Amino acid sequence: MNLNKHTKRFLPLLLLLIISFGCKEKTENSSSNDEITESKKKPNVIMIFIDDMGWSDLSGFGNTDAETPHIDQLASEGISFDQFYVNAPICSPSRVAITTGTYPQRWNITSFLNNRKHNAKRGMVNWLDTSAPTLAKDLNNAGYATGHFGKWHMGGQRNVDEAPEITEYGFDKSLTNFEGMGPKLLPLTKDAKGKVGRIWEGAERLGGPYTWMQRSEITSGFIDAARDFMDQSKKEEKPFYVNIWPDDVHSPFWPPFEDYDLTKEDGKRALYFAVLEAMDKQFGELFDYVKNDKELRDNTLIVFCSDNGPEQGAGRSGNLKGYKGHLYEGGIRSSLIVWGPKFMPEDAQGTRNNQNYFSAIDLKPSIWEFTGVDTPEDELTDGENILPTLLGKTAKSRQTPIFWARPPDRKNHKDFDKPLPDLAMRDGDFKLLCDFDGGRPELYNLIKDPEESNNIAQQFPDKVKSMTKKVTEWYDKMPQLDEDEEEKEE
Ligand SMILES: [Ca+2]
Repeated sequence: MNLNKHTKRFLPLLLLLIISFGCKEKTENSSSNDEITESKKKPNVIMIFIDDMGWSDLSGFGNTDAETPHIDQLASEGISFDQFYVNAPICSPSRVAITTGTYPQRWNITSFLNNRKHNAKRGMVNWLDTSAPTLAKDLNNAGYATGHFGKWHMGGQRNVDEAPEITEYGFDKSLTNFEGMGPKLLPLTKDAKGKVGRIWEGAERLGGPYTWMQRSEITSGFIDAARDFMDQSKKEEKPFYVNIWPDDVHSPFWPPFEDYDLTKEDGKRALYFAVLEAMDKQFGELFDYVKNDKELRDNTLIVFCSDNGPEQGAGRSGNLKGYKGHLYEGGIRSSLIVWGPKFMPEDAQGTRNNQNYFSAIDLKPSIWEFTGVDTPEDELTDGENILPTLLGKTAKSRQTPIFWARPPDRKNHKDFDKPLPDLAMRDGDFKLLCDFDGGRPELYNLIKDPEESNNIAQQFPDKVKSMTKKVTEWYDKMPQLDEDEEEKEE
């Protein structure tokens, strides 16, 4: 079998060699064959984007109430990053940022996408513009097989049923959940007494084919589909870029009750931990799949992080302030693991980088470099290439500031007696938060005070002034829809 396979693979090459010796005008064939050989060497990328997992929820990041051994093992062979940020504290804009390598404000997706009326009320569009540059398009154009498996939430949800298919954003294949167009897995529920139900049933209107599956196992459903896709890409000798973006660990929490001897009365946090542990187990199967295949193990990069901070009462972010929806560290810091032992110096494997900061928009230019794909010179990007840091070859942060704007529907929170700040900016050791007009500045030295407990704005008036200018100027440059624009038209 093996001999046959080898013979088949090398026969065209051999023929080509013989022909090219005697026949110089066949150079066209020769170069196209070189391209195929070259593309076979390109590395694979798997991007795992968890939903609503807190910065300290993995046991490898300090959780002592739940165990995530499979993800911890991945971290022990790769690099963990303590100061990685997402570019929004909530689903849809965070997903837009990692997908496009640009600030989500550029696309008027500033909070979670909901029904048409609520999107319009918040000055938001109903889906990501298909003209937006995406990493998937770049890689697909360069010969990569590209697949999205899991939650999308960048268009196609509630009554927005005419959004573009996921495949219009650069993906060859997709399988999503109740917040995206195209084939989907929809969640069945089973309570402690074995009573089976359905949630997000209305998502059937977004088109199918759809398969109903236990929510506690649905991550495996996405992983299995991704595995089929990766198998196929291997057969076709194409490198792949695969997103695995589970529903986990977002509420409502439907863990496998019987496995954990739980009932609903055990409370949100206990249910959350069971969902987290069940997810870890399911990802173990994916990691084994990659690690047990030499070709994949030596030529695949896995990037693992969460789209935003935890839901209050479920996950946690250590001592960081705030939750999902907030521009304080708890809302926007995510535990990042990068795995790819073959690409990392041996002494970097299993280490923890707690000194360098960068964000999700920086992943796209880093993966450009990693995969060596050519991208249009004028492609819009807000990211910086931080590949050497990701691979543990150097220790460098992003060089320009990172900016954030809060979701329009997150001005107040019951835990904060004052309205929440509108804008935030990280520059070096410092973080500034302020309102749209630059008012109510808060300045923190995140190295000395990661909890953002000691506002030092009054001690550094010049720094406050220059940072306020930068963040307000950044925000003013972002396009903004008039609120209620669509509603007025109706
Ligand atoms: Ca989320």
